[in-house]
Amino acid sequence: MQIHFISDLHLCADRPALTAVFERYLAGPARGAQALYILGDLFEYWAGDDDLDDPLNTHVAAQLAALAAVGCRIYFMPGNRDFLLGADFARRAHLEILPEPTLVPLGDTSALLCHGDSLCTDDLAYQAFRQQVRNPAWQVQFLGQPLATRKQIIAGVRMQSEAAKSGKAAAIMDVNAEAVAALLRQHGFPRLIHGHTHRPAEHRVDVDGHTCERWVLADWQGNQGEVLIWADGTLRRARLE
Ligand code: LP5
Ligand code: MN
Repeated sequence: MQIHFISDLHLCADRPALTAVFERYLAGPARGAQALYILGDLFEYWAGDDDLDDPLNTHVAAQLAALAAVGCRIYFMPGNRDFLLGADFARRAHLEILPEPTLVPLGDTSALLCHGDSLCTDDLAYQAFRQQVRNPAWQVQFLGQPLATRKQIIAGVRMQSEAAKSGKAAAIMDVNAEAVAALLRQHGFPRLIHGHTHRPAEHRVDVDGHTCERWVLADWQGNQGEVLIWADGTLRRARLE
């Protein structure tokens, strides 16, 4: 019995080697899991479910559906790049979209799952942007525009985001300790599993006398990925090629 956690693959047509790593993972190690949790940023960006006919998107959905067909439950939590992924993709990929955060049982200590961006509260410019684009009314208005227009807007935002990041101190783009503590307190001191920061590590966090684990998932790059595996009562990382 295994449970798998991945995030930050940033799949896109320009990175076929990475898509191939994902394919090999889905056809191989993932088949040993009873559940796969994808904690956001599966895609480099998601412009809306009407982009499902894009060859990469069709392909990824089919590969996920094939994994679901052999009995692995697949769960997806939105990241800051693919929060517009919706019910049509979920149906096509045979996965379930989870609210953020979600608490799942994992041995004797539950795991609280989130993408991680909501914890980067020192990044005020990003949090303002996030509040705007996570607003349901804003999303209805955005998704009402033609797909090509949306892709143009996203290209502009991506450029602005890259420019903004180059001027930010590294610490600002990491999680805020108080935000982590507040979340752990609110959910009864579970272990925390998240991605987003691209700083894979295992932290111990002391909150109100409780020692909680904080597992940060690795981003996938080049022709290498990583999965966090729950098996035999422990978490371990496995490299994917
Ligand atoms: O993703 P990553 O790790 O590189 O950077 C994030 C933050 N940036 C983002 C933007 C995304 O990377 C690119 C957009 C993805 C597409 C989303 C789909 C639809 C959205 C449509 C938008 C109109 O999330 C980055 C953080 C970093 O994580 C670390 O935590 O710092 O945040 C920024 O850089 C944001 C800037 O600071 C401020 C925002 C600039 C863009 C303003 C555009 C205004 C357009 C108005 C539309 C609402
Ligand atoms: Mn992210």
